[in-house]
Amino acid sequence: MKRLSFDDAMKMYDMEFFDLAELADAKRKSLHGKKTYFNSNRHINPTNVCKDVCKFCAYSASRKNPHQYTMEHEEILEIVKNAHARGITEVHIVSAHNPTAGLDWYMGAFKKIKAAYPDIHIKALTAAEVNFLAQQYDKSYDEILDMMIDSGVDSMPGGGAEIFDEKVRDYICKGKVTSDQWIEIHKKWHQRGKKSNVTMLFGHVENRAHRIDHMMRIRDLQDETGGFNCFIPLVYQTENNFLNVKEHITANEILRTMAMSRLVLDNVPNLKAYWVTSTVNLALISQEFGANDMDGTIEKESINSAAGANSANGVQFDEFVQLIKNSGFTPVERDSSYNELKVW
Ligand code: V47
Repeated sequence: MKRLSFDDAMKMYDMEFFDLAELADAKRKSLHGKKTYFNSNRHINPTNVCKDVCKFCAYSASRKNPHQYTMEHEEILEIVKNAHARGITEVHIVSAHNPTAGLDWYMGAFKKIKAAYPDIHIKALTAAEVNFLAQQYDKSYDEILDMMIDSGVDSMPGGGAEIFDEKVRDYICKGKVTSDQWIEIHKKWHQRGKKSNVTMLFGHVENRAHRIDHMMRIRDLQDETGGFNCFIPLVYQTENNFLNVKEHITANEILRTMAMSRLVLDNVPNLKAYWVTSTVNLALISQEFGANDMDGTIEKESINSAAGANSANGVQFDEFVQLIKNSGFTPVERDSSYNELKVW
């Protein structure tokens, strides 16, 4: 299939539902057959103290969530120790923008984890956090990215991308990393030979054109660097935040958006159905709409569960495997670089 232009994609979004699914499924099959990847990971959110106020966020300490916390390194290490004993291969560490914790608190945690568990992949610091650390401690992006590598960070998660359209972005998260800065940070990371992911927060005040524009900006960077492993559309969770979106996006629109992601992002190898924000059931159905990755067992999740998602305690490994199998796909446990560890 030829590469989609913006106008092609807008037209395609409106196609008959199952015809669109079939196109996305054909692309998925050509890349991954019936394999669905997942990993055994642990999410850690070490602080919820944030100097920024994103309207969609229910996680950071605020009027709606007055319970501030910042973990000591010992606490973080204890979590990693227990998760390691259960066999996880990755920690996914995303924090808020805590102006008093100190640069050493951020980097020191990675150093200690790497020293104690060199086999665990550390996926940490979104571009929003990198931008915050650079501004707060008067460093360049290059300096922060090099520090991350020296401290043992292996890859970057895709958070903070939200929606790149500047008008929407200004409305939902003014003051945080801009779209151009987000892209610049990932470009610099990729130029260091490192991989990252990229997200899109949808189902709030944005429209289809904003989503396609978001995907196209990602596609352009991927053409240049090839550094993105995975695209992750995040379904906006409505509770406990200041965005005040009354109506939840429909399942039909979520699945269409998954399919469009697979078709527009022809150069990003993996499309993740993040069960935390879509529900497990819709993530399973997303496999028929182009998705080939289901993230992981997660164990504990604080950002989306604060906004209403049913994800606080993750899912059991065996249950995860069985769910993928029962939906007619082949569960493949992967490492963080998408090397296959076990076909179940
Ligand atoms: O950037 C915040 C989102 C993201 C809400 O790289 C919300 O593998 C929905 O980046 N409703 C952080 N979403 C999570 C993230 C992530 C998740 C899973 C996998 C990966 C990966 C990365 O959470 C933020 C923001 O877009 N978020 N509030 C909300 N109310």
